[in-house]
This record gives sequence, C-alpha cells and structure tokens, in this order.
Amino acid sequence: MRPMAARLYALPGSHPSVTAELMLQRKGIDYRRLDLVPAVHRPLLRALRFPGITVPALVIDGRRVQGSRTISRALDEIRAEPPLFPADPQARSAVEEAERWGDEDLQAVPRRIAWWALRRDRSGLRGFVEGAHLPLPTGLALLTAPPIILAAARYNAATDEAVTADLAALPGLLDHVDSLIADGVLGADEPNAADYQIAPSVRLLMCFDDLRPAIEGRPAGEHALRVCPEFPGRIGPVLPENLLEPLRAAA
Ligand SMILES: N[C@@H](CCC(=O)N[C@@H](CS)C(=O)NCC(=O)O)C(=O)O
Repeated sequence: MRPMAARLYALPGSHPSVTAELMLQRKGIDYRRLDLVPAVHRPLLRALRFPGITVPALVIDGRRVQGSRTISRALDEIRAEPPLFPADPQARSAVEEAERWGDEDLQAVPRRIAWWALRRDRSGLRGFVEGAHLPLPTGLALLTAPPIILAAARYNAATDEAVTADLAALPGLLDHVDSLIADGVLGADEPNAADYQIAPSVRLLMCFDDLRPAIEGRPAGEHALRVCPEFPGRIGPVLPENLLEPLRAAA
C-alpha cells in the first residue's frame, strides 16, 4: 500500500471534522489534525487556498478537499479499500441519500444547540478545548472564548427561535436515524459514509447532560456510541425544561 500523509483542518467540537477523522482512520491513512480558532478560521482557510470557509478541510496527496461529503468520495478514489460506499447501485443510492440527509438536515441541529448553550454556560467549554489540537494553550483559548462564542452563535443563527424549533424537531430526526438503522442503511458491521456522517451528530447531542438520557437507550444512541466511541466534551444542564418535554416523552 502506498504510504500517504494527510493534514486535517478542524474546529474544536466540530462533528463533521470527526466524520472526516473516522473515515481517515477507517482507510488506515496517517493524518495530523490541526484545530483552528473559530471565526479566525475563515481567513486561515482562505490563506491555505481552500475554496470555502468550513471544516473539515483536508490536504491529501497534494489535493485540497473540503466538506465531509466531498471527503468521503475523495477517500474512496484515493484508497478504494475498505469502501465507504456499497458497490450495489441501489444500496449506494440509499447510503448517499442518508449521508445527504445527515449533512443537510441533521448536522446543523447539534451545532446550533451547542453554540446557543455555550453562550449561556461556558463551563463545558474546557472539555471541547482540551480534546482539540489547537495551536494555543487551553487557558488562553478559554480566556479568549467569549467573543468567539458570540460570533459563532451569530453566524450559525443559533437564536432562541431556531433552537426551540431544533429541540421540537429532535424526536423526528432521531426517529429517522432509528428507521435508517432498522432498514439496514446504517449500522452494518462495515460502517459506510452515512454511518460516519450521522453518528458524530448524534454523539454531539449526547454530550449534553440534558439530552443524553433520552438518546442513549435508543438505536440511534447505541449506533452513535459504537461508530464514534470518543467525543470529547460535556455540556451540563442548560436547556429549558419545557423544550425537553417532547424528547423525553418520545424516549
Ligand atoms: N456541512 C458541511 C459544512 C460543515 C460545517 O459547517 N462545519 C462547521 C464546523 S462544525 C464550520 O466549519 N463552521 C464555520 C463557519 O461556518 O464559518 C460539511 O459537512 O462539511
């Protein structure tokens, strides 16, 4: 096998960056992860000649590949085994659709809830920062965090209205993950690109003390813990009780 080295640009606590990491690990590709500072990451990604402003962003084999769904396809091109997509066309389109749903419909929900929560209570921030590979000491990252959290909450539109809607949508989103598992699109012995797309989103939700008890016992929670056992960071109780009722009732 041709040796290969990759550099992954991420942000602390970024679940699609975990998606990319898990896929690199699955392929057995050596990589180094570097976490950027949120908000400051945008000019840095530009300076690194990436076309977009989001992570995961990967330099591999002289190529710049950005976005979790672009990365899954590029990794299959660069190293075919083990495949991230099934060979059978029908099975492949089911995995592609689940991966698209995970990216476009699910991924933003834990992201908005996390920035909203960190604006109200920063006590959980240390775990995310310590679990990252930032080029600055933890103490300095924590000290400079408040304006960064404010900016990130703003550009992610993590408003009260959006998070209220996200928490109301959560039971339906988790039902969909459960149904993908029941249909065999997710959760096979050999994980695919959709497993790697969806599990880190559910795993980030499980970093919330408010949400974990209602998720961990269901198929989506078990799947997330199996595909993505490590996810540094924990957010203590911070979400409004009345908004948690639908999720608790569905558990
Ligand atoms: N959905 C895309 C984008 C991922 C995304 O939005 N990543 C966040 C971190 S979790 C980000 O880079 N945010 C920074 C920004 O929007 O400037 C993917 O899966 O690659």
